Amino acid sequence: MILNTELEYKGNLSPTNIVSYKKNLDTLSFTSENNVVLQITVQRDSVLRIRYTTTGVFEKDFSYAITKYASRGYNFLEITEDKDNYIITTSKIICHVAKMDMRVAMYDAKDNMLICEDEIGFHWEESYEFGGNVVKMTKTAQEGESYYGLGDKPVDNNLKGKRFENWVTDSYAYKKDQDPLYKAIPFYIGLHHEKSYGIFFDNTFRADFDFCHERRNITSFWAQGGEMNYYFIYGPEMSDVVSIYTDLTGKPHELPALWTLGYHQCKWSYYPESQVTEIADKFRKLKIPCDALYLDIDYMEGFRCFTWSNEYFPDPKRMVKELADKGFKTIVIIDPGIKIDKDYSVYKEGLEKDYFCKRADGAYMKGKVWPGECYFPDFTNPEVREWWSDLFKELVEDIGVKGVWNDMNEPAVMDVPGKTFPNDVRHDYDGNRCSHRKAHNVYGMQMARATYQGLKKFSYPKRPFVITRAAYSGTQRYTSSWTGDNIATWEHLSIANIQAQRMCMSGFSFIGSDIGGFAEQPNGELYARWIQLGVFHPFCRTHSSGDHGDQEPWSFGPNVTDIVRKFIEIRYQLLPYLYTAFWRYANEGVPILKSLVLYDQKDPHNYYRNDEFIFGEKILACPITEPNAKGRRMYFPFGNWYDFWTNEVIEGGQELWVDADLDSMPIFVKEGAIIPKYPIQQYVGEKEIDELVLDVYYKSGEETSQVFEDAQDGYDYIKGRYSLRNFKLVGKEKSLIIQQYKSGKYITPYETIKIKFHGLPFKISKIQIDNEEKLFGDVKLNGDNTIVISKEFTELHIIT
Ligand code: MIG
Repeated sequence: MILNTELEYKGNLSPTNIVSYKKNLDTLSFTSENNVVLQITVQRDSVLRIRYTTTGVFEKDFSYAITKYASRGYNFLEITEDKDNYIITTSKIICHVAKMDMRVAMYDAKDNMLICEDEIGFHWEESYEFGGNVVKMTKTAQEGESYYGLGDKPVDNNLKGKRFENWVTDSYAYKKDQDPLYKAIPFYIGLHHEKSYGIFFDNTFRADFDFCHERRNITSFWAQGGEMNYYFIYGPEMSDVVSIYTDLTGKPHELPALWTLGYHQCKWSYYPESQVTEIADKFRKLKIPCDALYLDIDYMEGFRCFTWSNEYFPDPKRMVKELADKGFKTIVIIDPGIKIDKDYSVYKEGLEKDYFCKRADGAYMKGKVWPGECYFPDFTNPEVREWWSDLFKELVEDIGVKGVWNDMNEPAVMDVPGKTFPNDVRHDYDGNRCSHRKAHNVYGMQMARATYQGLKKFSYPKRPFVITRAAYSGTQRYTSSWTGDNIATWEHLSIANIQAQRMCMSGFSFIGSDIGGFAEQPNGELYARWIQLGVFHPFCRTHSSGDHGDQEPWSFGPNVTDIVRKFIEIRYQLLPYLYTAFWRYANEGVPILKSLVLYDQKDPHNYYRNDEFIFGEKILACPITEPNAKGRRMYFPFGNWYDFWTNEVIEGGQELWVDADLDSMPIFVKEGAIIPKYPIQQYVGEKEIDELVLDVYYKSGEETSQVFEDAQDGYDYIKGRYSLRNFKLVGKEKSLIIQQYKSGKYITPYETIKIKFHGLPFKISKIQIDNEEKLFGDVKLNGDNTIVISKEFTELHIIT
């Protein structure tokens, strides 16, 4: 914005011709005649980092997003030049840098196909008001290109034709297509000619992305300050693009305790204690599994963080213990605003230590939130994070709270324009002092990080659990998240579906929505349909604003209660399956939910699908998102799929009608899959698992499956005490072989595995285990195509 019209207006500036270049190990620097430096760092064969400066020197390199654990190193690097270009070649990418104007183009190193090219490329506008530049990048969209990613945008899966902004924002009762929301994840994926790449624009300033919206064949992104600094990630498999991005910005630092994957119940607010107890008892009485209960802001004394309302919760330690005895973990909310109150210890300490954010001229950043006027810790200061983490000692160590919920950390401020801090607020930014323009998008992330540090410290030797509303790229290392204040409408049910998929393909898999809707009231049908979707989300919690009636599984009559119970029970049975998917996510960055395009990018039918998704590796699910439905049409990706309810086999590559009355939902299992199941428990750990069930879905051909287990909490798995079962299934016309290869030192509590065969095309007449023929008496061949065998088998051979 030009405020003084007498100033010279420079408009967009661009690099001119390259006059020199130098190479330093993995980094190349090109300098243009007008003093722009383009630095290209080869992070990996498939990852190039691209930075520009217009001053000849780079600012100190610092990022909250990039993890120190990111993989580095390449197999091949060659620099050549021709008449027009410098050419950087790795084993995956060929990168051209034009001598004339510094424009960059990326090619597939295997077949030379053009993947991504600059149109104008880098350009900038000087910022008179704030100094520095508005930094911009413009690329040509390739023919038929589709775009995905960007975190929590509540829009259809394919982003083509749309423009977005990244500016973390409290968005109560948001609408479809509203932008921006609570998260800033500046990572997108391009896909054309069946090849996929990703761009991670690691710039925390307010940033925009335009996918062929302003100009039909142009994709661009720009930010209001900072550096043009992005990572180009080449697949060509989209799943590789996502796991490489996740490797770069980090996988969860530890696996979640298994109970965190159970069902959670929340409301604004359950209080006083008697109401919490009543809710807990009702879950157990109605036999609806549940692992966690949440206390929203009213548990505190006047909304002061780290206090308890004496009136509503006179003895929190006793209550938390009593809940724990019934199998419930207590999770409490903690907001960033610290009440201005000279008698409040957290306020006094923050003030004494000078930990609160200040305005440009030194006044405190004062803002109204739930407690009234507040000051806000500067979580971008490592010392403040350390202090904050220590504040959790009593809550966790003494009172026994098992998880913390960070809300309002956009940061949200009431009754002010912009609903957040003004731009001039100062931040430490880990020693890179800056204004809120730069720190805004990471404020919530750093709060969640500080909370995580505290939970990790005081929960030890158990694993920490944190949930946050605001996030920037990389936040997935520390915490889970939910999609914020949605509404109890059918449209929002489908928004929740898309948002969860999008978050998963943006590296952030531990995600769920407020089941049933936060604002307004769902009817029983909507609530039941939402639970059906919710049990397939990595984070599964009912939450509501509570000012409109009840939203517990039993609030909608016995019919809905039974449906809700049935689906939550399915989730508990599938816990080892979900846990294995989580392990793959935490280890390899494989997203837990896979949109169809991510599952199979070769099938153009998938490019614009929103509803169907793959849960884990083998389960295809599709929610019903309309009232009065008896079923729906859905697209089946290629392959054969067993109907979860009937075992009917459906051939993929077509759209079909699927019946699904209110007590059902379209769920399918990939043929050849081996799906592990636990018995239904009312909470994780209620029962010792005395048998693992494996649902085996016959396939003519081969398929592999995995089951990961460990102590379900704690850190022993890191020292090798886990159990990983790798299965290979080979199905033939008259036989089925399952091979098991086991690794890890964890000894599972069960001795036997119960195998249930689905779709066997023959009648079992002979069973061999590890090459020894077994009598039916030994293996318990049951009438229902199930057998029980020792968990140690290495080869099971079923013959007709
Ligand atoms: O201004 O703590 O998104 O989950 O229940 C509202 C009260 C503050 C917003 C969160 C919601 C939570 C509510 N909070």
